[in-house]
This record gives sequence, C-alpha cells and structure tokens, in this order.
Amino acid sequence: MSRQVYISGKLVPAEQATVSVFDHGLLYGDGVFEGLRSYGRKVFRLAEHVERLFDSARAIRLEIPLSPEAMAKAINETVAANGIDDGYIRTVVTRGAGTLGLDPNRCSDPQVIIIADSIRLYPKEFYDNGLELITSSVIRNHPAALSPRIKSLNYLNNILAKIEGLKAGCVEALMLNHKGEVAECTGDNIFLVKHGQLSTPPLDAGILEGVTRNAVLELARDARIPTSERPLTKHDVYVADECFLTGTAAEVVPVVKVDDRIIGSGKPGPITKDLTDRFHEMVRR
Ligand code: PXG
Repeated sequence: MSRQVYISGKLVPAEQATVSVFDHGLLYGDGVFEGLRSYGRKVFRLAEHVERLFDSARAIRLEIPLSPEAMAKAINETVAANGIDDGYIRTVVTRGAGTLGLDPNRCSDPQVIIIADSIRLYPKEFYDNGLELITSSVIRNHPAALSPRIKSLNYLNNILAKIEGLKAGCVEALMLNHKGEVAECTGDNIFLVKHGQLSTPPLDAGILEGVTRNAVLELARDARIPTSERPLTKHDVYVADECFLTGTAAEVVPVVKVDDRIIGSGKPGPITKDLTDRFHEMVRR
C-alpha cells in the first residue's frame, strides 16, 4: 500500500502530494508545523499539539483554513489510512503559493499537509547509557526577533546547532538564550535533577513549550517530586545529579555528559528512570 498524504483537504498517494515552488513555506520558511506521535494508533496529546499549531499560526498571522476539530480529525484519518500503530506524524501549514516577494497578502491558499510515517527511534543504547551533549555557540532565537514559542518552518538556528553537535559526535546540542541561560536542545527540552528536585527552564527563557515537557512535569507532580521552572545556567547543568531531555521523538532520554564533563554518576539516574517508566505507562494509557 502506498503511503497516503493529506493535502488540500484530501488523502492522496504520497507521489501526488506536491506543493508549488512559489509556496512561501519553501521560499521564506513562512509557515508552521507540529511533530506528533501515535501509540497503538492513538495520537498522544492530540489536542495539545493542535492547540500549539493554531497558536503558532496565529503568532505569525496565518489563518489555518480548518477548524481545530477538523484538523484533529484529519490527523486521525491520516494515521488510520496509513495503518500506522506506533508512528510519527508531521503536520505542516504553509502560507501557500504567492509571488517572488515577501508580501504574504499575495499568497492565496495556505497549504495544510499531514504525513504519517513509521518512527525512527534513537538507538536503545542512548536510553540505557545516556547521551552526550555539547553547548552550541548558536543561541536560541531572540524572543524579539522570532519567538521561540512558535514552531515555525524556519529552524535554521537549531539546524546550525545540530550540525555543531554532530560534528562533535553528539546527536543533540544544548542551546543557550540571548542572556546566556540554558534554554533547550535543538529539538528537545532539558531537565535537571539536584538534591531530589526537578528543574527545567521557564517558558520565558525562550523555549518551545514541549508537549512532552508538560507531560513529564505532570508525572513528576503525581510522583511527588518537587518541580520548578526557573532560569538555569551552564553551571547548574555541570553540577546536576541527573539530566535528561524530553521530546516527541526522543520521549525521555538521559544525558550523562555535557561539554566533556560527566553529569552526576555518569549513568542515567533514578529519577530519570522513574519518570521514563511513568512516561511509557502514560502514552499507552
Ligand atoms: N524544543 C524544540 C525546539 C523542538 O522543536 C521540542 C523542544 C520538544 O517538544 P515536544 O512537544 O515534541 O515535546 C521540540 C520538538 C525531530 C524533530 O525530527 C523534533 C522536534 C521538532 C522537529 C523535529 O526530531 N521537537
């Protein structure tokens, strides 16, 4: 069965799912997206992802030509049409085809695209033994330039940070904000554990409000682990007892080394393991 992609209001074979070379999503990165997961055919936190997509669109003054309910339904239908059990879903909304000029008013027809695919997970070893990170020289977007809360089609600073990480042999890289505080990684949020307390940067540190981040904060509160959203520095990372990342693709993944410094015991810690188990249980609920 060929893959079915949702575009222009219907499911079509992937080869027929094409966009114009004049689409401002391509020409200028003018658009927004979401990455979602399905577990056993059920999309995890669908309403939250749809809300973030609509918030991102609103923030760039892009009107999505579907209601949030219709978007959620289209996502579910795309997952079902592709027979995906545990999968990865990408929704993209572009400004649509326009002219060779910035003016978004010349774009007539925003494109809504939904792709459901199988998921390529990190190797098991990363979960068992933990990841190594470097701090990237590329900072997160300045909030006054483009709010990092918007999941826009322009991910260039994150891509540059990712390249820096990969060159150093790290699959993720830590990004600081314009104040030099810890923000997040290129596609994952960051958490630290110190003296049994869980902390993660606040939204105004210039981060994406991760759906997985919110789920893990809820799980920690359920587990009566004290949590705080507060500004963190590289120093806090280096002296943490535990560190882990959260993201739709990565789920919860331990970090054991940052900038060649061993974090905590150098092995995934007990709170990280506990929250990982709780997360696995939550997604199948
Ligand atoms: N921060 C950033 C900058 C992200 O893009 C997250 C945090 C985690 O958020 P969620 O809602 O997923 O818990 C993201 C999202 C990929 C990929 O292919 C991952 C993301 C975005 C785009 C691509 O790994 N992560």
